[in-house]
Amino acid sequence: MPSIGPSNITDKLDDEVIAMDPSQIVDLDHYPIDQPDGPACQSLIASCRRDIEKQALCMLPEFVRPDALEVLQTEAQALAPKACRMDNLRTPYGWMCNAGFKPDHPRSQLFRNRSGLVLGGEFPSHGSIEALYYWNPLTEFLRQVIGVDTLYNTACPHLSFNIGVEGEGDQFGWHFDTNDGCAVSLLLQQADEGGHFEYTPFIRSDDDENYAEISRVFAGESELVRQPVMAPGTFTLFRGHRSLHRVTPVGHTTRDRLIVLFGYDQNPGMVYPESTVNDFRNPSSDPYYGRPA
Ligand SMILES: O=C(O)CCC(=O)C(=O)O
Ligand SMILES: [Fe+2]
Repeated sequence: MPSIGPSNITDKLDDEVIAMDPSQIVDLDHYPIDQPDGPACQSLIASCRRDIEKQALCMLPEFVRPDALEVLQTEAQALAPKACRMDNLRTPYGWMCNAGFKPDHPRSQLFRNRSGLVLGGEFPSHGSIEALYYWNPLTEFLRQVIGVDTLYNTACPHLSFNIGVEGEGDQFGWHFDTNDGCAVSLLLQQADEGGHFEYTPFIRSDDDENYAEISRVFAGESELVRQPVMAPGTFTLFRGHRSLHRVTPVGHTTRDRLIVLFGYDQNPGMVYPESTVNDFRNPSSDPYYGRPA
């Protein structure tokens, strides 16, 4: 499968750190994704697919080796101060037009997104996070789990791979993801208090918006809400278009929550429009109500 970008990088980083080889980053003893046709990997893929089908989420704890986790944490910690910061109120239904609903309807609710995002251009060339992102066995593994004919790293210099940064007081309010694909992430560091990922598996579909249950989630009364235990080093695939989710407010903490976000596309060469990148670079503090009427 063609790939965009390098793999097996051992070049020097700008700051003289040697980037790790991805085969040393991923715990291949537990997750043998470098042998995609072997029975162990095929059974891993099948189990990931079952998890996603059943609970909209598949978590691979200790996906990266402990020593590699330290390297990735150090890289991300150095990048965190370069994060674009955003703070606004947003509709959970960002891809829809939400005009005309009563004030207490889920489509009229707004939740706060106060967080940071490190854009691709800030990363050191040939760092370890980039090396992992462009590692062909990882992309091929994801392709098989997601179950698509083709999957590519995106070609966007800014939004291919990113780090979400949440410090004290930050939160990522209730929302659905715009795309009906799989969000791919690797948690690197957890905050001392709060900053937990919460979600409600498959609460909505295009045929059934399930507004009554969603109102219960917003009111803190739904039994569907799950808060999976997610330790640093956990690699996650998540279907966020049908599963309402959030990152709870970060309380008092000495460390940021740091999470690597990897983007893929079924077509090669995908680049986000400049306007999308600018929305991250110069985020508006105005409430975002969704697609205009
Ligand atoms: O940081 C996370 O765990 C999830 C972030 C998220 O929901 C998003 O980027 O859409
Ligand atoms: Fe999301």
